[in-house]
Amino acid sequence: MSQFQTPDLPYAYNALEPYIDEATMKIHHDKHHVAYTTNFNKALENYPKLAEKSAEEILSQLNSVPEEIRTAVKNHGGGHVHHNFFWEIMAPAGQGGKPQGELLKAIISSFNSFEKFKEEFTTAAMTVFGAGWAWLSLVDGKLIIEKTSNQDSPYSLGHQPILGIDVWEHSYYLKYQNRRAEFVENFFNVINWLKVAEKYQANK
Ligand code: MN3
Repeated sequence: MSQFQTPDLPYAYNALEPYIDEATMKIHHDKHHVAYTTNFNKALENYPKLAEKSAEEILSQLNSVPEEIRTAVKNHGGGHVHHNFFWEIMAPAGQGGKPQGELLKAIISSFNSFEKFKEEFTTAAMTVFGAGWAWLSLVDGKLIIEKTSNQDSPYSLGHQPILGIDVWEHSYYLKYQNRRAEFVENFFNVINWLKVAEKYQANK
């Protein structure tokens, strides 16, 4: 049974150029993401009851996942969910809108200004040691910036991410090598703020 699928990218592999290159997107989606999904399904193979839930739900109840598959679910389920999420919250430059309306107000009220938010989010992304993610998440209706290691998930903490950046080296190394700062700066050109706003509205 293969319950979970790797969705196609919602745009072409080269759609995020020049900020994120086609080769990186191809390997990242077709190899890394597909492997997470495959291994997530494999972990759930003998647990059909679990596989009926949404992947986010499974991650949010990680402690009730049988111990023998918990680590696999955390790593591969996390990888599956986070990559679905990551493709969604990006869009070709200029097509993702701008933070505005209620979302912008919430960002300003939590971080003082959009610029300050960007600075703090960038610092979080830069200070993930090794592999992991930086997130903008909702916790009890309040926006926070947080980091997770590997594929550990904000969902497992009861948080609702609305924006996230993958700072595993596979996410940028082909184009940027060790220049993570440049990748993070350029990521801001391809954020799909319309989608982020949608997630904010759905979870606030
Ligand atoms: Mn990745």
